[in-house]
Amino acid sequence: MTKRALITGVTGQDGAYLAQFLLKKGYEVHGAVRRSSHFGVADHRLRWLGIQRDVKIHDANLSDLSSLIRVVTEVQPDEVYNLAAQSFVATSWRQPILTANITAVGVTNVLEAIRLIKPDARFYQASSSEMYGLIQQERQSESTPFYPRSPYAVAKLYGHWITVNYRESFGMHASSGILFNHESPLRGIEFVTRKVTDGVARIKLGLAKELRLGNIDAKRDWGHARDYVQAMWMMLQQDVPDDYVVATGITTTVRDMCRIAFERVGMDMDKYLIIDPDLFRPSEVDVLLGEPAKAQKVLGWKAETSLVDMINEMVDADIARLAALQVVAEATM
Ligand code: NDP
Ligand code: GDR
Repeated sequence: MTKRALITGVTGQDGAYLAQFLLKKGYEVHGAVRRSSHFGVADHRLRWLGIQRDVKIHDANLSDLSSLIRVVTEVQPDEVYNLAAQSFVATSWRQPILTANITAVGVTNVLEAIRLIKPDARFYQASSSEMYGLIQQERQSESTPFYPRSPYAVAKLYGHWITVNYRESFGMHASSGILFNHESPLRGIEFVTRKVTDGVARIKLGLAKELRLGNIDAKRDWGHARDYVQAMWMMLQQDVPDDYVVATGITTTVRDMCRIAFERVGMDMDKYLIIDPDLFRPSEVDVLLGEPAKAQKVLGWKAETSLVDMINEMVDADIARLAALQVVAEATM
């Protein structure tokens, strides 16, 4: 029997890679997509991966329970991956209520749609290392206490606990992946790795003269999204639902990540980098470092891609993307 998966947030970075991964496994993949006035723009990541025709798209919004009930009824999924969120930490201070509505309460909407229509569907919740915030232990594992530092992290904490609660209250197969930062050429341009690789590519091609960043002393445990979506799937293949930290176990400063990107194009970071106080956050998560031992032991999952390889892949992709745009612009002049 062909398995059916429903992915919320299928147009995002993780949604696109997860859809690709599940299609390769023979799944029928359905995606819930919120309505946009920009037809054909929302699915740009699916098109980049060449799978836009293979994913069945359904119109739904995480804030609209009735739309989720309709989609779950139509799809009758075996597995539901809830990846949709207002996922940009900096925006969560500017849109705290929207962030709560989507990133927190939206999780309950998805869980309710499943509980009412397809209670035996397996559920994955995209939890976040941001929940550790002001870290309470040097290496963060499943048993480390949480201390969220942004409206986004507070919302994710709600999503995490409501997932645990539905598992315990209703016996649902609901798992939560506490994923540390993961990136790729499909990462949104507002996140720091992609901002850096796009910025470096622009400087290399003569399209920009500087790169402005905020707190470059912050440290993150960065992995590749392509590796991390596999862990999501592995969690739902377990007989017993549970929560897992997914991380590399290595932490690096924004400064050093940025240096790797400039080194890729043979340029000196110090000539182009400007620190902009406006880009500092009201409260910062200074350092995150994951302990992925449980995921390794129980799921057999391990991060495969090094930070250097990933940043090099991202810089190369951004140079290719911008160069292609330049060719198109010149051809239409
Ligand atoms: P993205 O920001 O790339 O994708 C978010 C997705 O959510 C997009 O498809 C977006 O749609 C969709 N979405 C936003 N609001 C709504 C809404 N109201 N209704 C329906 N869909 C909506 O995030 P990532 O792919 O990077 O992350 C996936 C999930 O994992 C998120 O929940 C994120 O918070 C979480 N996470 C991510 C980590 C990371 O490092 N990437 C680490 C830990 C957790 P649209 O395309 O229309 O904008
Ligand atoms: P994060 O990712 O907040 O960890 O959340 P982001 O890449 O935005 O920031 C990482 C760190 O870099 C610092 N920083 C900057 N960040 C951005 N975006 N832009 C800058 O110019 C800049 N300069 C310095 C930040 O202050 C921060 O310390 C991501 C998201 O994907 C979440 O959805 C996810 O839950 C977590 O990762 C794990």
